[in-house]
Amino acid sequence: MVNVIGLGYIGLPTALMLASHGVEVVGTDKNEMLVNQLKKHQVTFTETGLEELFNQAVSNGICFTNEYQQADIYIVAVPTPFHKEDKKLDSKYLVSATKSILEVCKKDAVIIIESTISPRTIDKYIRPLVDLHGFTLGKDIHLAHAPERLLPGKMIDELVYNPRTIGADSKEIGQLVKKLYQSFCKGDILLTDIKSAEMSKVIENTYRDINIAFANELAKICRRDEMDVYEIIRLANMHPRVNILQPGPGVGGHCISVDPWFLVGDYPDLTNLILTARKINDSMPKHVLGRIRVMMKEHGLKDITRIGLYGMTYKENVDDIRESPTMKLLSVMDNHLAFGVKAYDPFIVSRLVDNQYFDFDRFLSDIDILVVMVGHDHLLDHVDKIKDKLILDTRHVLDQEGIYQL
Ligand code: SAJ
Repeated sequence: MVNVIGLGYIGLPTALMLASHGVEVVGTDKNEMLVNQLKKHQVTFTETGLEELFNQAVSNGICFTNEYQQADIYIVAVPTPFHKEDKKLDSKYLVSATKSILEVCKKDAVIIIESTISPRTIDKYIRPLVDLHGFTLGKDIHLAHAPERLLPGKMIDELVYNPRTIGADSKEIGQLVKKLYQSFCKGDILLTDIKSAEMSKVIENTYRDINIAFANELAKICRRDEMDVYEIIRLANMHPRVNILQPGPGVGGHCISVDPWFLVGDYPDLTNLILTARKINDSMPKHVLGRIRVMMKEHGLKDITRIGLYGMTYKENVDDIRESPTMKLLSVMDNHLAFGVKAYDPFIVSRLVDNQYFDFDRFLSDIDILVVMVGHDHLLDHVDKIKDKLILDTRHVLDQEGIYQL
């Protein structure tokens, strides 16, 4: 039996996927409300194909509980935030989950960490716990790291088709874990050691963060000298070995904007490029504010309550607001006592900020400047409604005349 610990954005789809492929699965989460919702067979976030997968898993007998189980294999998918002060990984959830596992597990159990962790996290925080609980590592308890690689919005598809990396202390355990993932994963599964698996996952996201920072820096350079950054990136990307990503209002989500900090925290003297990239991406909400200021000046507008931010999530077509550039922009404005900017997101159904709208038409009728922070399909389906608005398109998704860009 497999006990999946942490039923959030990664743990839930993984648990459902295993169960719907015939593996006996119990999902455990400390959040009682969440477990109650899952017990009623309700999905806890929006994701393409998640409901269908849920139904299949339920008919195959998946269970949800607050209790840790006595299982053969544990998959740990708890959050791994970083400490705000020194940027090092905060292992508190990982440590408490592992302790709870070690209190109930039997000999020969395999603990697979899926959460993204900085290199040597397992050495520093997990291995000592195994000893403390009186187990012998590699004999009584086995550890592995199988970092996830799921892109929100395409999670289910990517769970099946993405290649994976599995780090383990021995070939046997590596093979055993590989076999488990092969129950649903059609991508290649590469085996390596634990530290390499930890590091490779963190640098995948760091690579993307740096590439986006480059695009964002280009956007600022092009703005100063009136060049079209999108056209320039398009032209440069014609080169077979160049692939520059797109500028935007900032990098959000719980992955790309978080993982590079682990490296900065652990190797402060060696991470100049990585730190600079983080700073550039974090500066983008401020750049957006500067662009709004220019628009207001050019059009003689003074009332900031007539500005509307479209999109509050960290990217298009998901309902996830973690580290979202829109939320950061609103907090920058709040810090400058600039209250009253309006916000709307078709994916957000509960109130998160003041002046938030739940009706698109009312939102539009109460604003003069529309700032597109997220390019949801919803907006593209309603372009006819925004034709007469003054628009700042930070995502380059609209092709109307007279639109302001980054
Ligand atoms: N973004 C840009 N410009 C771009 C691409 C993205 O500004 O050209 C922004 C997005 O708007 C968003 C942020 O970057 O705010 C991150 O979005 P994303 O779609 O690039 O990635 P995530 O955070 O949703 O998922 C990433 C993925 N990692 C990589 O692509 C290397 C995913 O495969 C990982 O599984 C996930 O992080 C994770 O869990 O680590």
